[in-house]
Amino acid sequence: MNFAGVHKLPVIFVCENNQYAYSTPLELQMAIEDVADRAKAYGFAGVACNGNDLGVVLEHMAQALKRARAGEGPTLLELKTYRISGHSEHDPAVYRRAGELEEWADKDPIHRWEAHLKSRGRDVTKIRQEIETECQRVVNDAAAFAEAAADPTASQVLEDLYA
Ligand SMILES: Cc1ncc(C[n+]2csc(CCOP(=O)(O)OP(=O)(O)O)c2C)c(N)n1
Ligand SMILES: [Mg+2]
Repeated sequence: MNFAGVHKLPVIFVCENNQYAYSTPLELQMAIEDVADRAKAYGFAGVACNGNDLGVVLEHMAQALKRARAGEGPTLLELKTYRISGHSEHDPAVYRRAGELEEWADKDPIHRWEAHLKSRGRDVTKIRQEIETECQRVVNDAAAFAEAAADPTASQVLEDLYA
């Protein structure tokens, strides 16, 4: 980030602030409210916004792109959101505060955007169906490809490995 600031590089840093670093809640991870404030120390713009609102994210991203393309340097965009799962599949996230998950479920970005689309007369059920079908197809194709692939040979062990 320092280098990008010094050279005014057209870089957009996106921080998906999901309130946790593995099991550590945000307030035990840092002493300030917004990660975006850290941009000031590197000499470029930092913006915090509601990461669960796609419309808001698009707006701020458009501004950051404009800055980058105009040679005005990088932006740190902080998207405030929530990690509805654990850190990974093995993590049941028992360290959550009671009621926390339910509170954030009410702010689900997909539901929010569906409501927005509905208000504009779009057929949300159909859109959701299309997206789910496409996702399922991608996953099925990847699984079929992996299962049909031959086992790797010993000579391939160093392929795609970079020092
Ligand atoms: C370079 C490095 N330093 C430290 C760690 C140890 N570590 C594993 S998970 C984690 C926190 C990750 O937090 P975040 O990026 O917010 O992921 P989330 O839990 O939100 O998925 C850390 C510090 C690591 N994996 N790699
Ligand atoms: Mg996190």
